[in-house]
Parts: sequence; C-alpha cells; structure tokens
Amino acid sequence: MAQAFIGVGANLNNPRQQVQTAINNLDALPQTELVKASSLYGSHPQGPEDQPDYINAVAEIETELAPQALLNALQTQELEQGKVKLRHWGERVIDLDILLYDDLQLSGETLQIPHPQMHLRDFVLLPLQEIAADQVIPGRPSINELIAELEAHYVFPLVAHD
Ligand code: PH2
Ligand code: MG
Ligand code: MG
Repeated sequence: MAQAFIGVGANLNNPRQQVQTAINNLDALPQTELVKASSLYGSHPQGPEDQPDYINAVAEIETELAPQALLNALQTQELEQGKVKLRHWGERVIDLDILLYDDLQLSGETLQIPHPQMHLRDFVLLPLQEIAADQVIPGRPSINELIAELEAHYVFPLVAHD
C-alpha cells in the first residue's frame, strides 16, 4: 500500500459539491481507500484573475495503484465530473492532482511528484497542514516553514453554506 495526497480544486458548477463528490469518489477508486480529507478552503484564483474563486481541499488516500495508474484513474474521475480544460491555470469543474506519493520523486513528461507548485500554494499547504502537519515533502523544507515563507496568499475564510 502506498500513501498519497491528492489536491482537489474546483471553481465551476457548484464547486463545493464538485469537491465533495470528488473526495467521496476517491474511496471508490479501484484498490484505493480514502483515509482523511481536509475541510474546504475558499481561494482566489492563482493564474488568470477573470475566473471565479476556487474551493480547494486535500485528501489522503491509501492505494495499491502505481503512480501512473493513479493518475489515469484521477483523470477518468475528472472526465466523469465533466472537466473540460479551457486554458492554462483556468477555470475547471474539477481538478485532481497527485501531490505526494510515499517519498517518491518523479519528473516525467506527464507526471511530476511532488507536484511541482505545491510548495508555493497556500490552497495546498494549508489543507495539507490541517490533515498531516508533519508530512515531509521530498526536497522541500517543512510545511510550517513553507507556509511562513509564502509570498502569495490566495486562501480566504469560507462563509457558511447558503
Ligand atoms: N488551480 C489551478 C489554477 N489556479 N487557483 C486556486 N485558487 N486554486 C486552484 O486549485 C487552482 C488555481 C490549476 O490547477
Ligand atoms: Mg491543479
Ligand atoms: Mg490538474
């Protein structure tokens, strides 16, 4: 069994529900169990600013899927939720990114682990800190240190459901 962390983001078509659906469905992936999910975080868009705010979360899973098989399964889930990629760093119904996979460091064409931008994004680090504060990110300082050194801030307090 490998331990992996998945970054979940959405900013279209009821993002809270999209994120919740995606997290629930992680538990339904083959040979995979959902261990823990963070609460939901509101965040201003990183990238083009003329897009809606995001809902972000991080989930911890245990899986017997190899990294590429896990990526394929996540991409299938994205398509099932209706993901259409419109532009780089642009709006999407759901985004499921492999953040960490055990202590693996991988820099392939289609898959980089750890996720190459995760150490710069509060909408990844804050939910990760919530569920796994002592988690090591291979090749990086501690999560607390990374959070203290962030230059950009996207996360905002989420108001209650309407
Ligand atoms: N994802 C992106 C681009 N920009 N901004 C926020 N706040 N949250 C995201 O998940 C996000 C983003 C592309 O993956
Ligand atoms: Mg992403
Ligand atoms: Mg993605």
